[in-house]
Amino acid sequence: MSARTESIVVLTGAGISAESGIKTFRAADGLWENHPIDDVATPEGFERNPQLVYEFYNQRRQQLLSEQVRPNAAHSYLAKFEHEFPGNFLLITQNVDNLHERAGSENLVHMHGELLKMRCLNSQLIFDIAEDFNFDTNCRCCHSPGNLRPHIVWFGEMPLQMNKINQALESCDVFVAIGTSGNVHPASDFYQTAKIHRAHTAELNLERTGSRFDEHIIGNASEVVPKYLENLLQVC
Ligand code: BV8
Repeated sequence: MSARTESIVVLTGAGISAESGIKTFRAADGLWENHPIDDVATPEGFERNPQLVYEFYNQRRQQLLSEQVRPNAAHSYLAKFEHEFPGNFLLITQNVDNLHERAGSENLVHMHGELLKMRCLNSQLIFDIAEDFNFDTNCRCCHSPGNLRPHIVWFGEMPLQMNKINQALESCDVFVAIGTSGNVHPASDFYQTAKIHRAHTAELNLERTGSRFDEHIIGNASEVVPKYLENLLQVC
């Protein structure tokens, strides 16, 4: 690791929310709540059967808002680290849940969108939403039904804030991937971009993924993340 660590980028995936009770993508074996991904997480699926897609996200939103689902120690320590680390810190998440925000993270990019937001297809305006919505829901800009979709990046769509992400990857000293299988592009390539720009790279996961990080820390996120970040704070 470089003498002076001035900039740290962290990427999280579904594994950081697993201990909070949110199913991972891999655990669904390519199925999500028993639906083929193509049917519920692609623009074509939404085109084919919008009601199924609305229901899929309404169900996941209600699960996220249930009493049982709350941030775990990994989310909390990431927020604590962000506020104690003296250098630049950016948290990029592939997750669409709001557990990082609820734990106190602030400099955060949801590259795949957010479950608690919806978007008007006409104006592209984005609105907070905690209730179910569907084709019949009036949007708050057009005041008519039929224009709303989940503010989620589906497969085949461009992830959000890629310029900001690439700038951070190209200038960081340390890149840490937590709870991600490295199966979904372009997030799966982020560690290589950081490495090419001489960052030290580490993955914290239940198992080694196929990606070639400098460090592989194996264990549950709620255990290994606090330890790793405490050490990182000592050496920065
Ligand atoms: C793009 C929102 C161009 C949805 C998500 C054909 C046509 C078009 C595109 C493609 C194509 N073929 C391939 C692609 C690219 C495609 C892709 O990667 N497909 C895969 C399936 C092959 N990607 C895209 O389409 C992306 N857009 O490429 O645009 C482009 C090109 C270049 C530059 C810019 C743009 C858009 C992808 C976004 C899809 N939307 N989410 C929703 O949530 O409903 S992705 C979805 O997958 C989730 O966000 C989730 O986060 C992610 C899965 O990845 P992980 O987070 O890693 O989760 P996973 O379950 O896989 O792994 C969990 C890990 O945690 C495991 O390793 C496990 O061991 C670990 N773990 C479990 N428990 C714990 C733990 N670790 C620690 N502690 C624990 N307790």
